[in-house]
Amino acid sequence: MSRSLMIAAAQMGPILRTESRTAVVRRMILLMEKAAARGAELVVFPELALTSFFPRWYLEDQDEIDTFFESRMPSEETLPLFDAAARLGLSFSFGYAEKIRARDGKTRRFNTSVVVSAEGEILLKYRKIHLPGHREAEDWRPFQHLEKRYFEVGNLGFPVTDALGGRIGMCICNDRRWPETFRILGLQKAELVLTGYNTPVHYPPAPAHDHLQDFHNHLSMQAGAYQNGTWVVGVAKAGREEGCDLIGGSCIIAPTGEIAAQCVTLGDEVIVAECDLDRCREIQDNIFNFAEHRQPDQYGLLVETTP
Ligand code: ING
Repeated sequence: MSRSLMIAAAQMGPILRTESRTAVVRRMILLMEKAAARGAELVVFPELALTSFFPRWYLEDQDEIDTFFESRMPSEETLPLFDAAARLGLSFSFGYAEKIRARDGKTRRFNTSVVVSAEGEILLKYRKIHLPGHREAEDWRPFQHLEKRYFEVGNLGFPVTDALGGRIGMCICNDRRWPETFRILGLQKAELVLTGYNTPVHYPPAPAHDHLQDFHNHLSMQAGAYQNGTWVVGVAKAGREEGCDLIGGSCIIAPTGEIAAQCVTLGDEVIVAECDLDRCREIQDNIFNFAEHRQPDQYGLLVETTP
């Protein structure tokens, strides 16, 4: 009996700065319903799925910044998501800006994603580690990328948990570009990696690479999938959001690195694929059998003299 999981990527189009949580949650529930109608058991949403990608703006007033954060999960506005998942009998994953009061009384803020069961239990939480961009306003940029200003570096590592019949891990957006991300998850034998992203077409520090954004997006996730023998689900917030063009290309990638399903619009769109988690064995037991072929003891040696 194969351990197949019907997974949906629920890509989201632009979210206006003024769009209410209630309106966004309504869009997400519509996508959940479409996914359920196509047999999905797990629905994956983008990074910071509840609001516009606010790190593109330089904000100074902390109260205004905190309007983009969730201090409770679920809250009154997001509880309908959990109710819909229970009604439809599916698990879901989504990203949001998390604000917590730590045990020492300090307020801490993270770029967070969670996997939630159909029963409403948070099965896994991850806080983004690789925060791209800059801390202070840089006026030369057509838009800002201030994740380092608004979020702390994640403090949960890259956890992998046994859920939904397999070993599931998460990363968020820029994390997917760093091979360490997928390798840390791969060393824990992840079989399914979920990631959302908000990726502008234009990358101000290197505009000559703008035409490569879709290529680099898939390159990073396909390589991560193949080199660690895991399914990867990458889900975009896409389209022209508050004047900033974001790439789409949401996709479901097999452990072989092949794209099994891909979005073809820059709006709200659901794609579904049957993900046989046993197919991870084809890679993890063979070409990337770490126990057999990987030699970490040799990698760190700085050879002073030729042998
Ligand atoms: N966004 C982008 C990402 O890593 C970026 C930032 C864009 C980095 C283009 C490099 C090139 O996909 C987030 N939110 O990390």
